[in-house]
Amino acid sequence: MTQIASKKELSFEDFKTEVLNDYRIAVISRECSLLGRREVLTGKAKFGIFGDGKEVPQLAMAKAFKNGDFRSGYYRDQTFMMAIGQMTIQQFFAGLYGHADIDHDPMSAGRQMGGHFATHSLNEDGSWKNLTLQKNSSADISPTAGQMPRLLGLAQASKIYRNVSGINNKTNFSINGNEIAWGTIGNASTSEGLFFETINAAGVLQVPMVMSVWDDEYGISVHAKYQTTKENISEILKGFQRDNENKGYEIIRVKGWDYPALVTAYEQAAQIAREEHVPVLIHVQELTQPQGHSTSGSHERYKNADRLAWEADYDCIRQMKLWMIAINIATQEELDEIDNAVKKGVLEGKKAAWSAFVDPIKTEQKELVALLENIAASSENKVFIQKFSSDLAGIKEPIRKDIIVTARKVLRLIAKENGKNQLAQWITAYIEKIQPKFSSNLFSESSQNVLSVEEVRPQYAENAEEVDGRIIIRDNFDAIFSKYPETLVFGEDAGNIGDVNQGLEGMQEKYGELRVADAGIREATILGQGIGMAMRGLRPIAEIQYLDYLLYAIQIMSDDLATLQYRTKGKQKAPLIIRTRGHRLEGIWHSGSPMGMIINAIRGIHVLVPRNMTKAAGFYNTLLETDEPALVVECLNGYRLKEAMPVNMGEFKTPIGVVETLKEGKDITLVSYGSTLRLVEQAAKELLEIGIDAEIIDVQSLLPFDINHDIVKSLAKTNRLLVIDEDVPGGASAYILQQILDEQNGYKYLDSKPETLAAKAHRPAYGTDGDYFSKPSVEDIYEKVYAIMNEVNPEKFPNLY
Ligand SMILES: Cc1ncc(C[n+]2csc(CCOP(=O)(O)OP(=O)(O)O)c2C)c(N)n1
Ligand SMILES: [Mg+2]
Repeated sequence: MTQIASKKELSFEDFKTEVLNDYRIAVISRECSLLGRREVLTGKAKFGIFGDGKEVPQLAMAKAFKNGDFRSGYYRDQTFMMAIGQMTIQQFFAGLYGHADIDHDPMSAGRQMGGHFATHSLNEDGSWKNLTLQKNSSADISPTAGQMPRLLGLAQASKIYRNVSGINNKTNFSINGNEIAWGTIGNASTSEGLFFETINAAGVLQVPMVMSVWDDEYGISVHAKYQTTKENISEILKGFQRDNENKGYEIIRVKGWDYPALVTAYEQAAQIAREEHVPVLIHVQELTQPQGHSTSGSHERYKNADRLAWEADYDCIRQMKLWMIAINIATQEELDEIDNAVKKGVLEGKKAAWSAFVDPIKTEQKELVALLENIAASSENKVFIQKFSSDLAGIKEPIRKDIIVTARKVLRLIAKENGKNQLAQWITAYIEKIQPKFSSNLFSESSQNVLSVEEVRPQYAENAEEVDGRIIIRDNFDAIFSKYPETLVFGEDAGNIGDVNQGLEGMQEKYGELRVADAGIREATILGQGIGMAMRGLRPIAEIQYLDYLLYAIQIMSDDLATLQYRTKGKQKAPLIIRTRGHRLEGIWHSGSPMGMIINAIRGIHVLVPRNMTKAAGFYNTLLETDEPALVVECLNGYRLKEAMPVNMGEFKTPIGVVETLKEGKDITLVSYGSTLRLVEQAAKELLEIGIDAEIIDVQSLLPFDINHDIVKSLAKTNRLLVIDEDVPGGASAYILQQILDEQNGYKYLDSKPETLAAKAHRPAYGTDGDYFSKPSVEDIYEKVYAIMNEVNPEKFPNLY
């Protein structure tokens, strides 16, 4: 208490006002939780997970949180969001109802369940706001500890802005790296690997991160004794404590109901992190859950009477109240008055949120009812339509599903009547209006999206030198680093030796250890570093050493990066480039090509599969002109293959979503990508010797896929299709087939069965023979094509077997 008063030299009156204001926010938040639960139990909202029992520490965190800072937290943080002025009562309820309108639910426009918080980093047109002028919260995700990897990057951005020369440190994103990234996590979620991985990495990197653990001793019903060694996370993390010899963490322990101690703890933490760039862990103990974990289930089932009585006693708001009375900040009566006023205010906010949610839907309901009445008047099915119409009209609190289901059911009834067109048009227009509320912004909709970049071809000197592919990659990175000071690359062995294939050779010497950095062996947080830094305006390139190890990071790519634009309805972005290398080495974990798994897990991220290093370099150049995330898979066996050296390094751009025809032919279309193309080309040569003329198409970009529908144009000519890759059967080859047959209507042109040729279902075995017997070989491709042609002309191409 004295700390707050003395530090800011407040008069007692000012101090009192500040504390009372805090108290009011805590009570508002609590009342929202209580009323929120009722809204779920009465059926107005589907699910509720609230911040009750965690209010007071969040007030303290909010006091220390400054403009430019970032939060990366979880579903308990509603009080914090209210205290930093980023969430109103009405917005809280809009989120609970799932109001599909960003103006009402600024957190996710109804896409996420309540309790998943976000602020807006982007303007309407997708351009950056000045993030140093506002308090920022990166958008929450539901997987426990999924907020951790991104937190690391948010914190590291400050370090980069402070220490890398050449980036203007008075940008939209940072003022001299003074910003803190604030993490929050539940005690039980610290059991996740991502938590420990992030804690270690932040200690190594020494970044301004303040990590709060809200400890209520439970994770849903599971007690700390099943979650944490010694039931105490700060106890077991003690080894991270910094000392005179070693850098590390500052670790602070504080009780979650002790308002003055919390305020002091957070001030101290902020000072250390902001000034010294040292990470801080605050273990906030003795928190409670007044209403249990969420609206599903009750905690009386798993907490005993003693625990419940203790929780009632040590409810943080109750303790704050007792403290306020004890030091004469307010009387019980004055606090009761606040409580009553708040109750009224929250009720009003809730009602306003409900009307805002339901009124537009009621208007749509009326519109359809009127139309149906009109159609019924002249219909043979009058009685039935009127029944549908009156049932719909009778719904007091309709949702959109009620409306559209009714309309579609009636349409079937009147399929042969005149009124049909009017209703069909209404349905089409309705879906056109409503669908984007649920489906827009999976990708960037700004003028910087990947489709907006024009191709620039590589240019060659007259006698262009043939060099190893890795030289092209390296020299192109050199050009990139000098052209874009905000680019940086990091990964295992990416720094000192310039990556395992020397594509970054010499770059660290030239651009410094912060921009070209070695990272620990920790794929998920390498990814997280990239996400967090990209969210703060840097252009990170996160390197995953081998494609096979991307699986460690795929969860965070799928849950966090791929959903970011979507889950904020375009209000946050992370234009991260993920660089990896894959295909065709040898062995179970060094040759995989699990592209089907990847493309299905990360819709929202572009997936590029360049066949050589010039194409790859061109993709990097393209991506840096865009504001979207992408994965680039370089061909592992391509670094030592010769390619002509372009002269316009850093400038040539491979277009995204555009296929390339490598060889024209008239008999069959062979579609493939990456390293496999070299085998396809060889097979095509051998097939030509016996008079089979194959057309070869390089997909280049799996997501997005052939935006100009060029493949179907090839089918129209050849009437036959074989898709080849080295994924498992039914993997990316099945996706490609679906795109061609379904999306591009390729089935219309086929005279033979469309086929795929993939690897075996198992992971590829080691060694040259392992490779030959696991993946499509030149002979496999040759014989597959031959078999298709045998069916067409058995005389010319008699059975081989
Ligand atoms: C990866 C993952 N596993 C399981 C869940 C389901 N789940 C949601 S919250 C929760 C308990 C979290 O407890 P804790 O971290 O202590 O936070 P608290 O709710 O107690 O604040 C679980 C298991 C989830 N969201 N994500
Ligand atoms: Mg807990």
